[in-house]
Amino acid sequence: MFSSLALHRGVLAFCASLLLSLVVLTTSQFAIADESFQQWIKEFRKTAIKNGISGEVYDRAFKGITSPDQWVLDKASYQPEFKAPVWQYFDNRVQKRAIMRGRAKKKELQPWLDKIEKRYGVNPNILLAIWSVESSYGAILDNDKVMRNVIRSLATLAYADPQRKKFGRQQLLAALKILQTGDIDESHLTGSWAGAMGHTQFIPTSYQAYAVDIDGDGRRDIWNSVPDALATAANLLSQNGWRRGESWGYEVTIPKRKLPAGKLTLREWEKLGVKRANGKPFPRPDDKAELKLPDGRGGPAFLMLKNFFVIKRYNNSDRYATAIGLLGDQIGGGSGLVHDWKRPFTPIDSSEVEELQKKLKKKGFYKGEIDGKAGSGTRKAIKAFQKSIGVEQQGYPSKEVLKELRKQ
Ligand SMILES: [Ca+2]
Repeated sequence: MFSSLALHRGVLAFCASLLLSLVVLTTSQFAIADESFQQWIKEFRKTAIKNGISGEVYDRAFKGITSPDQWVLDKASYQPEFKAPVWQYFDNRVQKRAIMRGRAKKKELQPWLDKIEKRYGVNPNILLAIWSVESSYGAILDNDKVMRNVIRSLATLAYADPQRKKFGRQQLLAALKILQTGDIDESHLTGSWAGAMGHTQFIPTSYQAYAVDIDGDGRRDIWNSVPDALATAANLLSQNGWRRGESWGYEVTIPKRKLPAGKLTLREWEKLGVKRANGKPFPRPDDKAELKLPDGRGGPAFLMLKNFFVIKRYNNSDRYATAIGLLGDQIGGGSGLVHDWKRPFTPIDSSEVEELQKKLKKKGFYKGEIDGKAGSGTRKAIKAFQKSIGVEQQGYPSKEVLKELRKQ
């Protein structure tokens, strides 16, 4: 008994000392990591100078940066478990609040939007949609947690992320050049974890290629000047072939038969039985278009024109370009899809969301505001309620959940 207790104590002491040495090891490893990062900064200075950056600009840019940004590395290594279902992707971007705010911003910025459209030929509704999707009309720029020091983020990626080393180095050089031109100073050079900057989220190389000073203050300021940011987006689209006065695509209905892949003229599509969903004729029937079915045959169908593919130069994703097109159309007064996305539930309107929130609150599942907006708090409460009645915890605000709540 005695010996086994002693043994036990011995094991405990051993564990404690092991733990202690682990702690010491980890802290010193961090110190080593910081030291080697500082070494890397010193080393990269030579590369920067070779690329035309002055030593003074470099030293100012790195002043106070002593360690890699762990938050950036966490973001860089995050792998989403699943791709959002199509309906969810679009509901998150093409939604009432984004449409209403876009319409208000359009009124507010009308003279600038006119000027930008005149110069670049790009539809202002598309620019407003990009602004909404990229930064929620600038709202994310006020979020200090996600807006980081661009120099530190890019140096972190170049130093510690093997997959983004090349990207980090290239973007870091471009970011240093931005500081050197004086368009922005180092304390205001902020961006996302991967260096996407300002209202329209340009990475430094794209900034260099497209940034514009349309408000005429002598600086291409996509962080603080909305006109500059929107003109910069317009310039990117224009230089990549945007066609003035044309749409991005049309929602269509398709016949049951198999349809060809690739581009045909609208006239040819029409002969195959493809029609506009709103029943109107296609303007310019000789335009070439490609059929896209983002959610398969059961969901809405689109014929995509040249400008859809130009939007993809902003972000090379069909979903992204479709969301920008749809949001833009509705900011411009359009009424939205004729055939809605397939959803695993029946959506409810904001007054029904309010009723749902009240009922969830009464039952103690919900503590937030009764505002008719189904945010993460509401969805969490729905899940908790679903758990309590033993059904699948989807967390969607739906007619089905409301019906359950009314029953109880
Ligand atoms: Ca400016």
